Amino acid sequence: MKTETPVVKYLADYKAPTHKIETVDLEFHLDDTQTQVFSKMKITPVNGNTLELNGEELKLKSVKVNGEEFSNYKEENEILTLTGLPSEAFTLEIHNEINPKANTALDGLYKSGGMFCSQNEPEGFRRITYFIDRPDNLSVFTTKIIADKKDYPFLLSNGNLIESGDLEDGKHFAVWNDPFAKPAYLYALVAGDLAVIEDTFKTKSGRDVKLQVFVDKGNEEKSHHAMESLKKSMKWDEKRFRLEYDLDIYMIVAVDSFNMGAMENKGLNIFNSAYVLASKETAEDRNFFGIESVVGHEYFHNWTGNRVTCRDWFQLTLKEGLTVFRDQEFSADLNSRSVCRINDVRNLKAAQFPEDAGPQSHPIQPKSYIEMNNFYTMTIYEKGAEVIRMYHTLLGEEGFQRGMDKYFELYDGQAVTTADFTHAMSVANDNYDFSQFRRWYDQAGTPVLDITTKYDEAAKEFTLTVNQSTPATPGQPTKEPFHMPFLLGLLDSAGNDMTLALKNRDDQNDLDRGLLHIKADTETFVFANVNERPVASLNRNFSAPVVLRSDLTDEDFVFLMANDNDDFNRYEAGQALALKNIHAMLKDENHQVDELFIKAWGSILNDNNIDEEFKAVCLSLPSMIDVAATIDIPNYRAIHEAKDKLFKLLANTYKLELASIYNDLSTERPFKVDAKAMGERKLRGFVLACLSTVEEHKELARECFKYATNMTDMMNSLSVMVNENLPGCQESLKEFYDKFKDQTLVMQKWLSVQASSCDDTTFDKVQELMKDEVFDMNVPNLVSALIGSFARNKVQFNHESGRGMKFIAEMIRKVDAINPQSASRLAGAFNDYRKMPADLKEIAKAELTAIVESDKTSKNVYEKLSKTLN
Ligand code: 0A1
Ligand code: ZN
Repeated sequence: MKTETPVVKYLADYKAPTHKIETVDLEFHLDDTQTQVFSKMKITPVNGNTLELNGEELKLKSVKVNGEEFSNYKEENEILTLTGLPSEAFTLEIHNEINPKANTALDGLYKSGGMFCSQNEPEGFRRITYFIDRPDNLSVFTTKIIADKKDYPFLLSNGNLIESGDLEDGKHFAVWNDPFAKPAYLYALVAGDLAVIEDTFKTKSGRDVKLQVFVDKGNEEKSHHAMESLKKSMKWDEKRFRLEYDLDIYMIVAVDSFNMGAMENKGLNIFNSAYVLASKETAEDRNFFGIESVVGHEYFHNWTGNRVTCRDWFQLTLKEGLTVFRDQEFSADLNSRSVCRINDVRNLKAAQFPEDAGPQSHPIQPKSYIEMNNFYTMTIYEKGAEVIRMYHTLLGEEGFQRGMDKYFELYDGQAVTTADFTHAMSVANDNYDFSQFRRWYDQAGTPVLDITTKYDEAAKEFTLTVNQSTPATPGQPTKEPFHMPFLLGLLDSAGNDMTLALKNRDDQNDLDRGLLHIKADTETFVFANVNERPVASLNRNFSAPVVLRSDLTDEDFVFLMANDNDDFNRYEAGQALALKNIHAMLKDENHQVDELFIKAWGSILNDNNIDEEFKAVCLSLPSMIDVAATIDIPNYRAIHEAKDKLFKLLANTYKLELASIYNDLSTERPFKVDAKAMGERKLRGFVLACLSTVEEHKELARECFKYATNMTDMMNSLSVMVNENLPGCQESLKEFYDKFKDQTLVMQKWLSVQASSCDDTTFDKVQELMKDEVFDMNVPNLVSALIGSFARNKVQFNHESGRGMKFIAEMIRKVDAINPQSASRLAGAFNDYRKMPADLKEIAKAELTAIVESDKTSKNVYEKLSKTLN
């Protein structure tokens, strides 16, 4: 039984720190199991002479104050409390020991392969040495690293290298100084025997910045895309946000064992190797895209996160929502803006909406947490980015950029709150009133807009009635209405946007950009001079992150699919029609799919004016999660079968056209990583998936696999073969394995594609794959690729026998003993708990209760699962 309930931290309890650590000089004597850490801090008291330092899993060796041994301290509950300290500035010296090799949680200083590396956000630094480990303590760090020269020729930390040299016994040292004061979560240290590629970037003011990407030896050729992405990011941030890099060196290090995507440590980013390494033979287009976007994201943090940081961890969305918005805009400026927006929203709906509708639902600024690591969520990041996007929609690009300038003018070098961000946006824009808008920070849940329309032919008036409501979420039974920017267009019968004029309201000023402000529970907008019945294009570009329900007819959707001037809504209209049909099929097995929809789908397929990538996304069916969202107790197997049936029907109806598109896209062309080429491969992969369901094309995927010259084509064909159990599947899996078994990133794809198949053989397959030598439970990427993919496999996780969820519960226990963050991610598979059928719910309840009550369970898993059961 669990004996102690973990402590809950509350935003309302925030207190400013009692001391400030002005500077810290660190000295590391690196050793696998007994690394010595010497820390010398210059400290200014702010309030009182008792100082509390955080420290976890540390062996304390000695404490000195102003050079004298000091014994007035006690260590309890991971806090070192020092009492009777001087009331003037003083120096504190601490010597402690840590064991990086035993650090399988990958939090603090640890070993990945042969190298030492660190991860300190949010609270990892306290696992390196005793410190005021909170983001509102900003210190200047100097680091001396001492290590064996042969095993660790590269010794890296933040800032500038100021000294290096050889020592006795085959050791050497390096000293780094970071002139920018920063919180400990941005501190980094790396030591290893690495390969490096180098470049330079000339900033807009003419400074040369040295750029380095460090990778395992032999991977140099795979790191050029990351380097190019870094240069593009630096240039883009100068152009779009007028932000210039501030140090003379920027380093990226790729590591195989990492809990997340990457980390923005000042001047020394540490990356999951999945977001650095790419070649056409080993990486899919989505990986190339992902690398560009994550390299951008970490780079953009240099201003939004590092120069201006968070006061406390409840403010996490201050840096993450804003930086995701910036990386989304970067990707949109460099690729197809429409497709980027569609993919971002697809991602939001597939992962954030369910999070917000389930037991983990929290506002983008949470009020409490047990384990901060559980709050690096889709809500803080992606919904946070949607909230920033709404400022942008309300203020326009110029107004938004004025707000950004003001933000840096007021807060550079400080640790601030989301309210400070809102303040900057407001004062830069004639004191824009964001008071109601601020509810987006405090209220959880996805708002629902119910919209009815009416056309009065005689009066030439069109009336739009919008009703908003937000479902109750844990701890928030009732909600106040939000202020949302709502972009709309009224289309005439030729498909052109009508000029908008509101009859009943004075807020006309944003109408020329089609912007309405929704503020009250119910709003009515009466448009005048509407000469024919219009088709309304609602919530264009997904300007408000909501669930939309309207009285638009199937004919309206077909019209929008063909004519809307907003690409997002062209896509969305197709999704709405497809969803309607899937729902009807679920209700009635014999439902005849709507002819209108089949025709509209075909028109998109045959439209030569649509670019390939946009075509592929428009033709894709809604995800299983989209379908399940509106069902109380979803039957995933039935959803899978309904989707499958619809997909086959469409493919068979258009098999000739599909075959011709496939042939056109199969002519030899040079491999390029640009939007056009990636779009062509995407459409070709989509068409291959369609054709593979047609009897006469069952061999096509194997053919495509055999002749593939890049990983995108290879994985497209392999996943079709696995999912449809097509001829050649087993040989292809074997050939793939033999070719790539030494490349862990490629093996992650191989594991994942097999664990994702809805087929009932998947369960046994996964058990077998866990024994394969390419699998390692200590590496989060591998856990996610195999066990995580199975946990996200809705059909198999929810298998009628309960075997799927019992297996995942067992894996949560096993992984938790190694890496609580990795285990906590797996625990997310049970977020559907309240929507499970009764017999499965019973099974889940027994499994989860046992985990929650166990003394061995980490805070991370405890917090997630106790909320799930509540
Ligand atoms: N700040 C990083 C994300 C990150 C968070 C926590 C980590 O370890 C527990 C690692 C990375 C980002 O937004 O990219
Ligand atoms: Zn981030």
